[in-house]
Amino acid sequence: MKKLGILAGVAGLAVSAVFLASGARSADDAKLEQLKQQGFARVAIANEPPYTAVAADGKVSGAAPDVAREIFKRLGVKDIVASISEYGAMIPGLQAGRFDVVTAGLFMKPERCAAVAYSEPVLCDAEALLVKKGNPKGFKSYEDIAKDSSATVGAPGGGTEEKLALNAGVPRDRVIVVPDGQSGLKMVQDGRIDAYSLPVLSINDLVKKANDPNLAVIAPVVGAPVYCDGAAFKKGDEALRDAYDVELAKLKKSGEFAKIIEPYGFSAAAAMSTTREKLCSAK
Ligand code: 6CS
Repeated sequence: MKKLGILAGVAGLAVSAVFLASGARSADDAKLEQLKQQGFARVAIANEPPYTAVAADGKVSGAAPDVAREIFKRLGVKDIVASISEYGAMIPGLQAGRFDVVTAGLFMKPERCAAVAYSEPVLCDAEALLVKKGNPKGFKSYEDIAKDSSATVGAPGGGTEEKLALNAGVPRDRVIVVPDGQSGLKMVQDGRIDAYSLPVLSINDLVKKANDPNLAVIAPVVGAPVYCDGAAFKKGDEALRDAYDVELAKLKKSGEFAKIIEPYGFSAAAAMSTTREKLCSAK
């Protein structure tokens, strides 16, 4: 095993030497140089409009990838290549090297901040519940769902809404993991779940496209925080994250950040009113 360790160490030095020779200021910049040479950054997304979206022709859009594409272009990385992932699989996938960055609306929370290197805030949103017209069970909060022993709520696996429902006291067997927005919408329409929870802009996008008068949106969910995401980098890629933050700050300052995200319904002011430090230390 010792021999393998030495070989890996030598290989690592060789890679760094190549990148340093390519003009990277330090081994830390090796990742950015690698992406420049690769010609693209591999991003994880969820396909949850307006955060992220993949069209029938494969075109990737959404506020998070659009910001990432612009920033990587300014860093000399020509494009992004997206892979769809469940929220709960994004951080393990990043840590396993399957993605170079998560740009999916992965909300900053202390436990996630401990596992990845987040950029400064990008997209902020409150939480919502999709229910039948008239909100027959009178939900205003996750606690209301917990108190009703017959009530069920759908949420993304490993997602924030799943955690919020469980933390509010909804038993595990009444928090239903739902793979995507369309499934969640259908499950509410068919009465298979009493509520489906996603961030407000995601639920509003689903409802607008469904054009179903028998649905209602409860927003914001009382007692749930407003969250903000950031681009999530692998621990160890802080130099790449820092370079990303420099360009993000320029976009925010020039007004171009607002031009990218506000047509999707996001508030640039909301993202600029907070910081990674505040969001990662939130109680
Ligand atoms: O960060 C999360 O876990 C949540 N973010 C979004 C944009 N949608 C649902 C997900 O649970």
